[in-house]
Formats: sequence, C-alpha cells, structure tokens
Amino acid sequence: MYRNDNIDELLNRFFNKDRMALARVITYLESYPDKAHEILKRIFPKSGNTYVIGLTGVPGAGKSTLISRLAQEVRKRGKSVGVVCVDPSSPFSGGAFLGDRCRMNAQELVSDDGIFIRSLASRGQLGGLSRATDDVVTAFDAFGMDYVIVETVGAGQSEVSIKDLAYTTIVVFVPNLGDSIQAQKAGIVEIGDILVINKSDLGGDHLKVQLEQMLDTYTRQTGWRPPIVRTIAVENKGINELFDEIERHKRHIELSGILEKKWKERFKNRFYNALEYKILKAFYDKYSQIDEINGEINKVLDKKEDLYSSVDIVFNKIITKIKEES
Ligand SMILES: Nc1nc2c(ncn2[C@@H]2O[C@H](COP(=O)(O)OP(=O)(O)O)[C@@H](O)[C@H]2O)c(=O)[nH]1
Ligand SMILES: [Mg+2]
Repeated sequence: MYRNDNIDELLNRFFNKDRMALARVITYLESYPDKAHEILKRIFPKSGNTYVIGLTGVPGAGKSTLISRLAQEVRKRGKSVGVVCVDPSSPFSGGAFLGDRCRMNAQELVSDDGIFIRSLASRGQLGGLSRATDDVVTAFDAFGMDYVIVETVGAGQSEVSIKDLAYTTIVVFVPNLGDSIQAQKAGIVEIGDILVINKSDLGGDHLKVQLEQMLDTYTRQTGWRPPIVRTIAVENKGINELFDEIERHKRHIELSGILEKKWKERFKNRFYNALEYKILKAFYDKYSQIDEINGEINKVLDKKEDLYSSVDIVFNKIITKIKEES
C-alpha cells in the first residue's frame, strides 16, 4: 500500500515534521530499497546534525528500559530523540509499533512529539539490517532529531556493528550473570566509551572491580578512560549521571577531532554500502536468471567443473555483457 505514495508530497510532510510521514519514510527505507535510494538522495542534504549513541549488551540486561529512561532525560533537557531498536531475533510485523524485545514504556513515550521509537528486525533485503539501520539513523537525522539512540543485542556477533555507527558506544553489564558474560567481557569492554552496570539493585560491586581492572590493562590513545556508571533503570536511578557522561564523552571527541574522523569513516562506509547495493541490484535485475549461470551451476553439481572456475566463467560473461551494453 505504500508503493503508490507520491514521494514529493511525502517528503514535504516529512520536512514539516509530520510523524506519520517519518514513519512511512522509515518503512520505505527498511522494506523498499528501490525507493530508499531516491528518498535518501533527497533527505541526505538535511542530515549531519544528530548525535548517534549506541547501546549494546546481552539480552535482558535492561537496554530497552535504560533507553526509555535516557529518552525521557533527553526530553527533560529540551532535546529530541529517535530510537532504533535492532533485534533480528524478534521478527517484527509491519503493523506493530514495537517489537517484543523492544518494549520501552511505549505508552508514556509515544504521545511525546520529541520521541520516536522504531524497531527493525527484517532480514533478507540486499544490504540487510546494517544498511537499514544506517538509513533509519539518517532519516531521524534529517527529520531534526538531536539524538539518535541505537539498541543492538550483543557485540561482535551482531550483524550491526555499533562501533561503525555510533559516536558514543555504551556497553551494558549486569551483575551475577556468571561465566557467559565473563567470557565476553574482554572484547566487549574495549568497544565501550561508557560502561554501565545496570540492575545495580541486584549487586555489582565485584563486577565493578573486575571492569576497572580490565580498563587498567589496555591503553588508549585518546586520553579517554571509559567511566563505569551504575544504574537501576527500573527506578530511574543513575540515568542523569549516565547522560552527563554521554555529554562529557561527546565534548571529548568533539574537541579532540575524533568526532570528525568518525564522521568521515561513516560517510565512507555509507558510500560503499550504497554503491555495493547499486551494483548488486543491477546484477540481480539483469543477470540472475541467465541460463549461463544455471548451466555453470549444473556443471559444478555434475563435477565437470570446480566451483571457483565456474564463478570465473560466469563473471567474465557478465563483464562482457556489461561492455556490450554500455
Ligand atoms: N531488577 C532490575 N530489573 C531491571 C532493571 N532494568 C531493567 N530490568 C528488567 O529486566 C528485564 C529486561 O529488560 P529489557 O529492558 O527488556 O532488557 P533488554 O533485553 O536488554 O532490552 C525487564 O523485566 C526489566 O523490567 C534494573 O535496573 N533492575
Ligand atoms: Mg531490548
């Protein structure tokens, strides 16, 4: 039903801060990559002002709860915020506003114009979740959100690399999780600009000591030692302090030139993503059905050719076709 929208009219409403238009734009970005490129072209010039915060940690750590509190804190300080919750483990049907794992006091939050929450879980599009997440951040940015918070599950294993996207990365830990979290810590500690021990109502003194020790073991070039903030998200405790640390880190990377570097890096990633998408799309549009490919696959199946030689043959045929057409 979205396919017939008039893009001019839609974007007019988008730039007039119509939330329905924002929702629809995001749907395009997530599910209709063809239109997405056109829309991104138009909204890109208005982007570049938002500050992206990433939040990651094991499932159940309280990330969504923390984010809903942080979002309220942002609003208290007179700023607006978009939230993207990326959870491939909870497929999300078009009609629902929030995925299961992304519950964020939706009722209190959605009535506020300065907050917009979107859950992404679809796979299978060219470019996948990582491209969609980046695009949605761009939409929030162009819409005029001061902050965007991205929630991802885990770190490292996750399809969406939060480090590439966020300017400040927050890693959320919880006390008493035992060995599974201990095992993950080394890698995950290193990606955090801020470490949070949530559920501090359940303990966390020992965890704090362990995290401090880990922070002691690696040196950072930037002169930033990640602070450890203790929170109880369900009681709204420590949120103020957490937001202050985000602001402190933001100032640090602004002044040290790191933010600019991250920006450039992100633009470069997006450029490659968009280009790769166009190339793949052109390929699948024109060549995916050609008989040569099936013929070559059959040769491999019949053990008449090795797979990689067959790929070379197909590749050379495609290049020849492209040359003929251009
Ligand atoms: N005891 C306690 N429970 C919390 C705290 N923060 C969140 N929770 C609970 O932990 C569960 C998982 O929270 P959720 O935000 O969905 O975690 P996520 O999977 O990391 O997004 C929910 O039942 C929350 O109510 C906290 O500070 N203390
Ligand atoms: Mg969650």
